[in-house]
Amino acid sequence: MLLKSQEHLSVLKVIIITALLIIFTSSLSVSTDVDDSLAYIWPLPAQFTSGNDTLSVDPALYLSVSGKGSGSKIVKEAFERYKAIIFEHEVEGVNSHSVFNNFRKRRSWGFDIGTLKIVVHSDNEDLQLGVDESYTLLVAKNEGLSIIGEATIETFSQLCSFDYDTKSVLVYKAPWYIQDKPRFAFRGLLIDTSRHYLPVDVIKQIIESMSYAKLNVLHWHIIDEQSFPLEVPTYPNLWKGAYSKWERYTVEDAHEIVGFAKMRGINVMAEVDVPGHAESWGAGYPNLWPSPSCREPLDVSKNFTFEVISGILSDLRKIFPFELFHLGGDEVNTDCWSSTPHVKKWLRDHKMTAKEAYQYFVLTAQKIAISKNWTPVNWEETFNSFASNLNPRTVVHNWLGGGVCPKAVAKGFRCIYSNQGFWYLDHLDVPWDEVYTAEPLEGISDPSNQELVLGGEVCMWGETADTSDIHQTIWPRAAAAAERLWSRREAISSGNITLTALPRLHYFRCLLNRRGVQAAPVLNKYAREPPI
Ligand code: CP6
Repeated sequence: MLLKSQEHLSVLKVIIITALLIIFTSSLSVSTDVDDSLAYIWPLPAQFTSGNDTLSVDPALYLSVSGKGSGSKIVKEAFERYKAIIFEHEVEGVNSHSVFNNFRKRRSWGFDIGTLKIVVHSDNEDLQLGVDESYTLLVAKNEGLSIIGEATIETFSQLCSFDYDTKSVLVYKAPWYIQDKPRFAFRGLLIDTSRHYLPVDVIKQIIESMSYAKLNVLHWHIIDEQSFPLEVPTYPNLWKGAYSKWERYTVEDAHEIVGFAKMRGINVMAEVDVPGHAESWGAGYPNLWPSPSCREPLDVSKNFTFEVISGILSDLRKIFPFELFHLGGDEVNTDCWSSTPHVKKWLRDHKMTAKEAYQYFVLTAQKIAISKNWTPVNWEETFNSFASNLNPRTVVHNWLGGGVCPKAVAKGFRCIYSNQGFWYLDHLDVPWDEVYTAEPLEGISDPSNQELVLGGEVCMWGETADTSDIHQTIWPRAAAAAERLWSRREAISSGNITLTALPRLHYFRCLLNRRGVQAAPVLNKYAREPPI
């Protein structure tokens, strides 16, 4: 076609401007360090492919659920939550049904994705350990958006980003085809509400943030020596051991927390740590102490002690449906037993050393938990002290640095990895990469033994963190462990993690911030001192 000279000029202008834009944006992408070859999904899916299309998502995104579990309340509520996240910039808010609201008026084209189709295979909403968490996610131009399997709209939400030029939500690098499943069934985070009380809303914020990283077990270390914040109807004086009248959880609060977690695919594993770490019980029932001047461990010589444990567990059974229950058993110093006259006499009468009484206590507590149809979990000292007498169903929970899981699985026990050198979040000097490279299967090569490692857990002990700083102490390092627990070992262990993981973790940390989670910077705060 022939062009007039004026038109020649404007074509030239367009070419020059485009060229300048290309030079400018490519220099930008170098300086902002965005590596386009990476998939900005955290944790990394088991398998995925992407393409070169850019698709727009309709802010009126519609949910269509089919399959045996099409009535799933969990999926429907998750969809509504994620709509608010994905369309955070929509002017009129996600609940506006007006076709003529400001946001939609700017659209002059149709959307590539209007419906999210989810096939839910199972109508079982009773989450337990090992529930099928696999899913297939397809985001493509002609197929739209579909997820097969239990939920995870989370992954889809991470593919969406708001484009400030067109003011619309776009999915880059489509079509996406993702086939995903977790590497480990147990991906935990411990919170400790005895050293510092955490308000119910703060616990809910923590649960919500866990779901963003696909962590699926909240280990609630409810009670310890410092305070007993939980209401136990059978023994109503126990929560006299709370810090104050207000720093308490009612039974209804606990139900609320468990229900909130369930809607996010998260189980709550409660812990009642016995016989050590239980001094606060005596504020309401001083008979539980060996004596008023020697208060820990709980008095092994009285039936009353085990009646109280049984009463607590009966009440808690109605609140916590998860099959695992944590009985602690760590750091037991038996000096009070050996030095208190009536306990000393009891030991003599029963021909027990203090160490044997520790075993007797743990095994009796286990029997109580098992009688209530719970699988007991114990900290590793119980295994280290009397492995051969431990109930074989016991799940051994590692925390010391000695590598107990290889030993425990060799004896047929299941194990949870929480090596304190890497996965104790209150250790502020551990940088993200040491969290990331810690490996739950370290030292275990036999595949059938590997199966016995249920997974791992990062621990946010409460002595030095409270509401004011708990989120930034948990995040982003808990996310490093979350990817270790979710993603395939080969995919995250090969190559240079500074190039393959760090930029994605920076991005995920920003995503947490955008969603209102006060996650700390990945590097600044926790970076090691530069070598001198
Ligand atoms: N409380 C309880 C704790 C710890 C444990 N149990 C703990 C011990 C050492 C470190 C951090 C935490 N505060 N009940 C051990 C499982 Cl370094």
